[in-house]
Amino acid sequence: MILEPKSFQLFPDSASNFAPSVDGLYGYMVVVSAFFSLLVAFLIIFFAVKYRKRAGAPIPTPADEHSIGGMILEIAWSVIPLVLSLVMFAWGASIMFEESRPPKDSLSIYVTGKRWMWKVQHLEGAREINELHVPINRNIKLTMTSEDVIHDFYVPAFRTKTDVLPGRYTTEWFRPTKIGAYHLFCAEYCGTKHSGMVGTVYVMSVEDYDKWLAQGSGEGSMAEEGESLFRQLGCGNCHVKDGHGRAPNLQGLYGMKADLSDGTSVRVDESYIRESVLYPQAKIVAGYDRIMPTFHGLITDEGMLKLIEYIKSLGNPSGVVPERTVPAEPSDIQKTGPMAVPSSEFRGQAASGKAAPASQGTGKQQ
Ligand code: HEC
Ligand SMILES: [Cu+2]
Repeated sequence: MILEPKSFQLFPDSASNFAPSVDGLYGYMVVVSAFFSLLVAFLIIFFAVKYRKRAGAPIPTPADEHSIGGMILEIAWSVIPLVLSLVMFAWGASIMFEESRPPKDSLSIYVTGKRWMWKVQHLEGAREINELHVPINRNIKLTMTSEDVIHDFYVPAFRTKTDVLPGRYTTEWFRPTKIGAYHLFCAEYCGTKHSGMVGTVYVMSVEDYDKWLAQGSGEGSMAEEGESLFRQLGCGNCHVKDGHGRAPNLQGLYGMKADLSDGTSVRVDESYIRESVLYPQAKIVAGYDRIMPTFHGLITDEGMLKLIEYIKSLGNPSGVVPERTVPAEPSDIQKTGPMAVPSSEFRGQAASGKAAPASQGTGKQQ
C-alpha cells in the first residue's frame, strides 16, 4: 500500500499527542471570539434601532455616572473578558511548555534544512530527503539546523512548528498517534522555491519502521561515522581517552557543565560542542591552552551532527558505539589539513602550545 498525504483538507488530521490539546485551545478561542463578535454586532444593530431618532421624541436625561448599576456593569465587562483571555494564556502556555521539553526517552533524529530541501539523518545511519519515517506511539525528538537561511519545520497533522536556524540547533518533539502519511512544510519564507520545500512524514507501525530502518543506507551509524571523522580530522591527537592529553577528555562530557577559563561555566549541549569545534577560541576550558585549531569551513553541517553524535555516545557506555579506543599513536597523526603537524614536532611541543599550525588563522596563541 502506498500512502500519500491527502491533497486537500479543511482541517488537518489529528496525528500526534499535541493535536487534541492544540485543537481544544483553538476551538475555545473560536467559540469565545465568535460569541463576542456576534454579541457586539447584535448590540450595535439593536441599539441603533431602539434608540433611533424619532420625530417629537423627548431628549433623555443623561444617565447618572455614579450609579451602582453602571459600576457593576463596567466591572463585569472588564473582569469576564479578563478571565476568558487568561484561560487562553494559561492553556497556551502549558502547551508551549510541553512542546518545548522533549522527554528523556525520545528517539533522536537529525534534520538539516537547506534551500530547498529537508535532509534527515537517523542515528542508525539511514538517510532520507524530503521524507521522514517515524514509528507510531514513540516520542520523537528532532534536532535541527540549517545550512543557509532560516527555515521552519512544520507538520500540521502534528500541530508542531519550529524555526530551523543556521549555526544553531533547535529541537522539536512529538509522539505520532496515527499511522499515515502527512504533509511537511517549510513555514518560513526562504527564497524563490520556498513553496517547493515540502515533504512527507510517514508514521509507521513499529514492525514496519524496524523493517524500513533495516534496509537503511548500508553506511555506519551516525556515531560510527562521527568516530571516523574524529579520526580523520585528527581530533584524537589531542583529545585522548584517558584524559592525560593536552586537551580535555570528551568522555561523558555531553550534558555536563564545562568550567571555563574566565570563571564561568556552561552546559555542554549541541550548540556548545559545535562552537567548541568551529570557534575554539570563543570559550576556553579552564586549565587548558588555546591550542585547538579552528575547524571552521572544514566540517559540513551534517559532519558536525555526526561528530556531536559521536561525542554524545562517549558519555554513554551502553550507547550506540561500543567502547573502542581512538588511537592516539603518532602513526595516526594527521599529515594534511589543520593538523599537518610533523609527528616529531608534535610530541616534543606537547605543553608549549606551539604545536598548532601557524597558518590556522586564529591569531596569536595565548
Ligand atoms: C591541537 C589539539 C586539538 C585538536 C586537534 C582538537 N582539539 Fe578540541 N580542544 C583542545 C584543547 C586544548 C581544548 C581546551 C581548550 C579550549 O576550550 O579551546 C579543546 C576543547 C574542545 C572541546 C570542549 C571540551 C570541553 O571540555 O568543554 C570540544 C568539544 C572539542 N575540543 C572537540 C574537538 C573536536 C571534535 C576536534 C576535531 C574536529 C578537536 N577538538 C580537535 C585541543 C584540540
Ligand atoms: Cu525553507
